[in-house]
Amino acid sequence: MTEQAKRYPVPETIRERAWVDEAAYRTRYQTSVESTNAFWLEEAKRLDWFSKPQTAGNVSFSPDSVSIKWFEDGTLNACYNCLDRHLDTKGDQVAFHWEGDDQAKTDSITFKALHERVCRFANGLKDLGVKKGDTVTLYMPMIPEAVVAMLACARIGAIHSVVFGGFSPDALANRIVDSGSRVVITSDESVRGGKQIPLKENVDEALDRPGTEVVEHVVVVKRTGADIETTERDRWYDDVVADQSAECPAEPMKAEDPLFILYTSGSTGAPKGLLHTTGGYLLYASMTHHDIFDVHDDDVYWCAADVGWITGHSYIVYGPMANGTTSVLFEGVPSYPDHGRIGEIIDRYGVTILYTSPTMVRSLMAQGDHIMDSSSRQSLRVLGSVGEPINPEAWQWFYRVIGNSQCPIMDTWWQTETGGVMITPLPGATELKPGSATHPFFGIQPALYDNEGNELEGATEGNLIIKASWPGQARTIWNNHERFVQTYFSTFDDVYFTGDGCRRDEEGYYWITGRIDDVLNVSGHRMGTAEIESSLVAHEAVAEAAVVGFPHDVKGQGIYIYVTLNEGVTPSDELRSELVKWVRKDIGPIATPDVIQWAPGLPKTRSGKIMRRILRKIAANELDGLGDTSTLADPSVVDDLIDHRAG
Ligand code: 6R9
Repeated sequence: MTEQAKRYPVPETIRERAWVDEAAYRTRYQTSVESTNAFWLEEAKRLDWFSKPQTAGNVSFSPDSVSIKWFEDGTLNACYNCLDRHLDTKGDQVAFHWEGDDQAKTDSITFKALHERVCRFANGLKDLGVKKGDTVTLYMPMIPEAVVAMLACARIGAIHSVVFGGFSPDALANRIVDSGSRVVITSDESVRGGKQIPLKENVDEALDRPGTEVVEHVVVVKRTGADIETTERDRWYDDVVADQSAECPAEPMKAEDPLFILYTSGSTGAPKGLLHTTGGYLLYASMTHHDIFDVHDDDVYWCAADVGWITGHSYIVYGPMANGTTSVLFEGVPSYPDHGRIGEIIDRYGVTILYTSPTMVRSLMAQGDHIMDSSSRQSLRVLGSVGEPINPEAWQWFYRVIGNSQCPIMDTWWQTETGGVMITPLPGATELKPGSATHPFFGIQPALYDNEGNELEGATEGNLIIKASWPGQARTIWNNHERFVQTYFSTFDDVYFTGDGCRRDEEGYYWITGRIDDVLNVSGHRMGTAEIESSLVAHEAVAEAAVVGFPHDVKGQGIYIYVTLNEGVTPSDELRSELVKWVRKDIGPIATPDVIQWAPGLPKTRSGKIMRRILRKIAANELDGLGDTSTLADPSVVDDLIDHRAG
C-alpha cells in the first residue's frame, strides 16, 4: 500500500472520551447546514454575553451588497471571555507556561495573574489616550506581554493590529499608516536562536516614514535591557503599568464591533488588513479549538506559531484562552540550542496537544530520527498541522517519530480570512488519510467549481469555494471594502472564493492542492509575488522581475526570481547577493529569495502579460510540460531561460 493510501482509524483511547465521535459528527454537521441559524445560536452559549443574541447570521454574498454579520444584537467582551469568566473556577490554574529562547528563562502565569497584568496595562493604555475603536499596532516578540497587550486592547475596545516581528521597518510603516494606529507597542529587542533583533530600532526607522505622524506613543517592553535610544514619544512598559489599578471593567462591545486587523498578502497590491469582529470570531475560534483538539481540563496545549499570524491569534490567544486551557508560549526556534528542543519542551510541561507546521516537521525530519532521542513525548495525545499542505512523508514522520505512533494528526485547512479552521479531521470522529484535511467543520459548506463557476460533483478537482457564511469569517478589508468584494466575491457568484485548489476523492475526503493565484506559501508564510517584484524593480539595477514559487524540500515552496537588468548593468554574483539583501531589508527575512536567475527577456504574450505558467515550470525543472508557447511575443526567450536555469 502506498503511504498515501494508508488509513489511520480513530484510536480507542481517544474515542472513549472525545467530545465528538463519528455519529455525533454526522448528526451535528447535518443540523449545522440545515438549520444554520438555530445551530449557531445554540453554540453561542459557549460564550458569556452581557446581552445574549437573538439572531445569528445576517449575510449577503451578492457582489453588489456583500455584508457579513453574526449575532448583531448581542454584546460581550472578548477579554472578559478569555479571563474574567475563568477566575472563579480556574484562577490558580496556569494560563501560560512561557519558555524563553534561553531555556533557563521561564515563567508560569495563572489566569488570575494574567487578569491582573491585563487590567493594569489596559488602564495604562487608557492613560495614554487609547479609546474604544482606536487601533494599536503590536510589533513584539513571543513574550507574555504580547498576549497581555492583545487582551488589554480587547478589554477596552481598542482594535489591535499585530505585525510579525520578522517584518522590516518599511513593511511595519505601511501597516501602521494603513491601520491609523496612534500607539505602537514593541520591545527593546527580541531574541531568537540566541540572536538579538532590534525591534525598537526598527520601530524608530518605521516612524521616520511619511504618514506615520499619527503615532503618538511607543510603549517599550524591556526584554533584553539593551542600550536603546529613546525619544519624546517613548514610554517604558514598566512605567505605563506602575501604579495602575488591577481592576479595569471590560468594555461591553457589540458582537460586530472590530476586534482586530491582521495584514496578509494577496496576489496583487499591498498587503490587506483583514478585519475580524468580536462575537462571531471568538465563538468560532473557541469552538474549533475545543472540538478539533478535543480539549479537556487536564490538557496542556502548545501551538508553536507566532502571534503575528492568524494561527497565533486564534489558537494561541483567543481560542485556548476562551476555553480556559493551559498553554505553552515559546519564544525561541525549534533548532536552538539544538533540534531536540521541541521534544524537551513537550516533556518539561507534559504537553498533550501539539499544533505546528509542516515546515517545522520537515526541518526536524531532515535531521534524522535520533534528534528526538533526548525526549520521550509520552504525554502527547493529539497532533495538529497548519499553514500548507503536509506531504504524506512528513505526515508519517510526524506521526511515527514525534507522536510515537499514538497520536492522530489534525491537518487543519484554513486562512487568515476564515478566522478559524474550516476543513479538518476531529480526533474522535475521523479516519485519517495522510495528506488530506478530510472533512468540513460544523457549519462549513465547501464545494469545487470549474473555472466557469459550475459546481463539480463526486471525485474531482477544482477551485475550492465556500457556499455559505460562518461566524469566524472576516468582515471586510480595513479601509477597502471594494477590494474585499473584488478578491473574494467576484470570481464566482454568491460564494466565498478561497484562492486554493482542491481535490475530492471517492469517499468525499478533501485534499488541498495549494494556491491557484499568485500567492506563494513559503514555510507557511503567505507572500504575494507582486510584493517581491515591486521591491526588486525599485532597485536601480533592475528593469523587470518575475517571481514564482518552486518545490522546496523543507519550506514547501521556495522563492525563484527572474531578473532583467537595466541596459549597461553587468550581472555578477555580488549583484545577486545585493538583490537578496535588498528584498530581505525591504520586506523581511521571510521573503529572502532562494534563487535569482538573470533573464535577458521574460516570456510575454503579445499583449504584454508575463506567462508565469512557463516560468513556474522552468523553476521546477519540469521542462517537458511547458505547453503551448506559440502565443508568446518572442518564443526564443524561453530557450535562453532553460539554457541558463539556476539553482
Ligand atoms: C491558517 C493559515 C492560508 C493559506 C491557504 C492555503 C494554505 C493553510 C493548510 C493549507 C493545505 C493545510 N494552507 N493550511 N494548505 N493544507 N492544512 O495558514 O492562514 O497564513 O492566511 O494562509 O495557507 O493555501 O489559502 P494564512
